[in-house]
Amino acid sequence: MNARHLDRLYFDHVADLAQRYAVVLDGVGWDAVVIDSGSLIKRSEFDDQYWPLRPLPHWQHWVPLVEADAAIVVRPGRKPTLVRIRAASFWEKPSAPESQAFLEAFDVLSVDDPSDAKQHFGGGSIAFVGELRGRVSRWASDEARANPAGLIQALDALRTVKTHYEVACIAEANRRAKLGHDALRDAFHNAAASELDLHLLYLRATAQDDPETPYKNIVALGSNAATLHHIAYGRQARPGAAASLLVDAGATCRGYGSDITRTWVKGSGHAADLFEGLVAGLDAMQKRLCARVRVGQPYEDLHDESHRQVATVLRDVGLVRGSVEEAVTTGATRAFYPHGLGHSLGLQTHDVGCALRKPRETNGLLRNTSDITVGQVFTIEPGIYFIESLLDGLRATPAGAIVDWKTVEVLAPFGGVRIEDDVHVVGGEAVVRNLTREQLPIGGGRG
Ligand SMILES: [Mn+2]
Repeated sequence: MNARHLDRLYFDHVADLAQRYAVVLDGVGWDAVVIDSGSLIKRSEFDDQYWPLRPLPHWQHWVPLVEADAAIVVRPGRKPTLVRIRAASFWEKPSAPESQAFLEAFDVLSVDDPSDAKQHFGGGSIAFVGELRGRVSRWASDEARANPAGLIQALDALRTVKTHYEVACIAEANRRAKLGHDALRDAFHNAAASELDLHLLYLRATAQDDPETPYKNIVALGSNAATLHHIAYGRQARPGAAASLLVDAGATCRGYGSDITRTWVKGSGHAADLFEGLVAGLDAMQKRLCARVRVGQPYEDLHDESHRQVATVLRDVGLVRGSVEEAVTTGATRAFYPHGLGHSLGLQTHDVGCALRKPRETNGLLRNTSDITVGQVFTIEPGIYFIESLLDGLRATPAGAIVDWKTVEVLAPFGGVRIEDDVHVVGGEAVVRNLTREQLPIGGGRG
């Protein structure tokens, strides 16, 4: 995807966004909205160091610019205004955006102080969207106008349906992440590398600094894969006897992220072969789940189906005995697969607007409870893990009797497997476009 093509799509995106904002503002009774870009946050009250800026998603929905203390004024019928504070700091300056094309979509107003901008906001009722420390009170004369719930909810809903531009950014973020996943698969197969080595290699291969990744890379060797968000990278090349690697890492493009997990295995012998069978089983079922997505279907139904499919994989490798139904209803699958099938993806890794309903109690950790709609982008990421505390709990219940604990013992040193793709719901016969598999066809195994 070349930059100029993305720029063209961007102008359509902004025009579309302006229209949808006009409908929202009219619906909730505001004449205009001022959206803050975000401010630098101190690492602690007692420190003079700041975390790298992560702009507000509402801001990034409009503009792919990482700049603190700026604002956008959206007033239907007028070109949106980009308010920038003239740089007073000689210590730091914001990083350059990938493209400057966005400047044409705005009237740009440079001021020395936020108070100089207010006269340009116009009259009527103006809502403010931003974080409630410092800056919002500087843009807003009345804090009661900050983040009105009805407006925030309506703006969240806009973000569940992606424009062509947004999908193109997420697709490009998948292409960039592929470079990292390919590099880590090869490094893992070719030599002994530590988790820290692999994490640094991923950053290099994707040309990202650590704070620029959409979320902290998860890089887990062997039994560390049983920690779902393993980010405490080990410095040893061989932390255990088993040789498996789980990588859950993405990349960004103009504020939009990808979220991809792959699981690799190497070595010979019965245990490695058995784990490879588990990875292959999960990879195949993940693809089946992608093929089962239907427009109008509750995502939670797909999550329920994933438990039946996990039960089948567990049975096929000899981890559980008995029927699929028994493995699901007794809670056995929940001990091996405790998280949700997936979540909405976009400006935030766990994007907003798709978890408005509560899931059923047994699906407590599910982050997508929406009815599947054309235009959504979400992940499909089943997993099977050997998490000691959960398996100990299972062992203590009657359901423990259907588990082959000897096989658990053989596979536990591999930690677990997760395979995660990002899919765009396109409708029609294809139903989904798999943004990840078009880059990385294989989910894992010996590769
Ligand atoms: Mn994910």
